[in-house]
Amino acid sequence: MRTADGSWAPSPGGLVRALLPMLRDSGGMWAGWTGSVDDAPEPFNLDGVDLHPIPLSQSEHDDYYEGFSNDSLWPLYHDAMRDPSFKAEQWAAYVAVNQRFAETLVEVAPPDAVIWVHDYHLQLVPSMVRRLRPDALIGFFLHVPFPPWELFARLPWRDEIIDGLLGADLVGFQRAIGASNFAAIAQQLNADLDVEEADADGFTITRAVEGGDDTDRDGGHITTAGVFPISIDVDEFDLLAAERNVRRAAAALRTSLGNPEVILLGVDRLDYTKGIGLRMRAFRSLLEDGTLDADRCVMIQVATPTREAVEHYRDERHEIERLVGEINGRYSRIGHPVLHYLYRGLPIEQLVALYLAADVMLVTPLRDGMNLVAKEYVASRRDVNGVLVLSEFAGAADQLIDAVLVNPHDEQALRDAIATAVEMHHPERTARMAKLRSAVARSDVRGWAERFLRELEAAR
Ligand code: GDG
Repeated sequence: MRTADGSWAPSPGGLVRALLPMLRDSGGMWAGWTGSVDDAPEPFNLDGVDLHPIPLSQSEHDDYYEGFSNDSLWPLYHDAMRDPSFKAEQWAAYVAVNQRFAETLVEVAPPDAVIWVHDYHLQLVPSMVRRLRPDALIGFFLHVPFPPWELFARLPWRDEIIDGLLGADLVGFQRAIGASNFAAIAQQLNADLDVEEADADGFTITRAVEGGDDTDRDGGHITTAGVFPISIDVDEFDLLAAERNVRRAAAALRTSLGNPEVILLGVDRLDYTKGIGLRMRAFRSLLEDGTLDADRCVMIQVATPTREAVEHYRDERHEIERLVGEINGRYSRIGHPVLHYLYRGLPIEQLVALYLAADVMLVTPLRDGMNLVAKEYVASRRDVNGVLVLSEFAGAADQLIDAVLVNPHDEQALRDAIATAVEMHHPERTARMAKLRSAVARSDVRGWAERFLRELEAAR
């Protein structure tokens, strides 16, 4: 990303931090969009890694990025909880941009290169690269859920997307259900495929090539679908949480809130998948029936701006801001809002200070590939305290089984989960948090990347 002074810096986040050192050590390179329209700098080197910027025009940004990626695929892959739009001109832009990525990769990748493609924006790239460069070993990781046939079948370009993914040697998913949905759909759309269950929730999908004996890469192409739950840079959060200024900021935060007994926290991109409105309504109803006392509880919601040009996101923001106003109007005292709402991103140190101050962390998406916030909260709690309320519909629920797990669609269950978290006694809180911390410690993002690349190499 570009910094304020126009220079380049690695984007924040565990994925970039995990992959950059690996790329540096192996002489690898990174191709991607800079994040700004019509910004096409020459390739350059950052911290020992070659970067290949790929430009997007304004109309590609609108049709490919905001349009097909974020207004068709995103809602479709998240249970179609908003109506996905299917527009031919947006699909054409998706194909064109995927082709540009593939061509850049083919141009810069050395013979027998290992190419790792990320996420739903680039699902056609694997087969586009394979056609041009059959020597390459291609991995693809999907950060979001992969939907069942009933939803995926709506996509007018479903065959093309599956074909695109089948160009990869290894396709990684966050949860077992993603891998099995993908295998079932690939089979449904291609009667000639041989789909077999492999170990550990994986599948091997073999496509015979004319004249080949369909058992190896020369005779037929094999795509393995596997499960690779992503994680965070655990040490980063553990170390930040140990910093004196961060601990001080956490204590100061509580004081500035008037020393409430309970601080509840939500941290999300302002996305309709994250269940922000549901959790605010549950909070409102707990205040209403007196389970929570507005003099003793405070809720903080950090909502990071995202995809503001997409209508569903503007609607969601209006609804959330209406709720914030309603709840504060009814339950706040002068100088003491019961619900603090920040519509902006915060520096990571402030985020960790919030994690440390939060007695109850609310992670209640209606559907989420993984949800890293849940893992960051746990990794920050080196005091082995705090309660995590976690939606069953987040991939993280597979690993964080000692959270207070909840179905956020069930209003009563969500209320009960929040009340349980608020009232939980100290021994149970620490026992649960200790188990959560061991689960997160076992799953660092570097281990995730190494395992994916190891399994990809095994496909050679
Ligand atoms: C996609 C999938 C999957 C948020 N606000 C601030 C801030 N953040 C950081 C968090 C966390 C990240 O953004 C959000 O990650 P999530 O996993 O919660 O969600 P998505 O953005 O939807 O990500 C998701 C993920 O990919 C990885 O595969 O888990 O399911 O949808 O790291 O900390 N960071 C800072 N200030 C903020 O205000 N510094």
